[in-house]
Amino acid sequence: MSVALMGIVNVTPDSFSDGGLYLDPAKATRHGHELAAAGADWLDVGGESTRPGSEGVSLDEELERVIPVVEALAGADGPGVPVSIDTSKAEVARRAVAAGARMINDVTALRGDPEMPAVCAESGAEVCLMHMLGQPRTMQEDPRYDDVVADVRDFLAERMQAAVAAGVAEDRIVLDPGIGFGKTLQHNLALLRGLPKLAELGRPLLVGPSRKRFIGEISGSADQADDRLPGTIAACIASAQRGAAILRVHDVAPVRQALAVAGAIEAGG
Ligand code: HH2
Repeated sequence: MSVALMGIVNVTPDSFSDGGLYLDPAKATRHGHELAAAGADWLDVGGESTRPGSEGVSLDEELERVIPVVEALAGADGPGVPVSIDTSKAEVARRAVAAGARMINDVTALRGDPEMPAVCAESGAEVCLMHMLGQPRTMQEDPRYDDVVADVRDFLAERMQAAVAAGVAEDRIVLDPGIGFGKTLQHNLALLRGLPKLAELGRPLLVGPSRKRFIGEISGSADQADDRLPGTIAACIASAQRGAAILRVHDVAPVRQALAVAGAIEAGG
């Protein structure tokens, strides 16, 4: 059960669980160092919230938020952990890669900006392609699928083909079912259960269940996102056991400990 942890660095005023905490670049950078010290294998820096209902942010604002943080975390004084840029904008991705980012994490799977496929191809960075049904503003309004696992698998296969056709090396592609992006509770659970089916696409899977609403829906009590750590740990262990390669989380140290224990049991001590 070997799985990498991606620590989340949200440089936003409005992220669903930690909005406003790290909007100041110095605070975001300090947070990145803390996550790396806690055992993060990647740091994912984002300047635009994708929470349900969100409206998006201008290019200039997003650049101003994330580029100083990527420079600090990927530079010589950084913690020495690879940095990912969570963006749908090609110019943000391009500038972040120039500042040292090694993964472009695009929740639109290269559909949000016509320049993004070329920037990904030229960058030589890893590229995470995520499934989302609809747009963040409306994605939670009655999402429907014929068969959610098959539909998401077909979408990811199609987006992977499009990325390769644009010049992205296939061995740099990571795939993500997009937990919470245009999905009901039952859709999220089916996708977590169905990770082995998605792994058949032959690429590493990134899974992001951290503090998401489905955890509150199951427990019936965790209304606040920062009350959802126990459920996040359960989802992370279940995902790792079903073949996830990277888990994108806010709480690196507790998830790391839980995975170490689950992994030791699986390995037979
Ligand atoms: N989830 C969020 C943002 N980016 N990227 C990938 N690849 N997979 C995910 O599941 C994913 C993601 C949402 O979480 P968060 O960043 O905490 O919230 P917000 O979008 O409100 O900033």
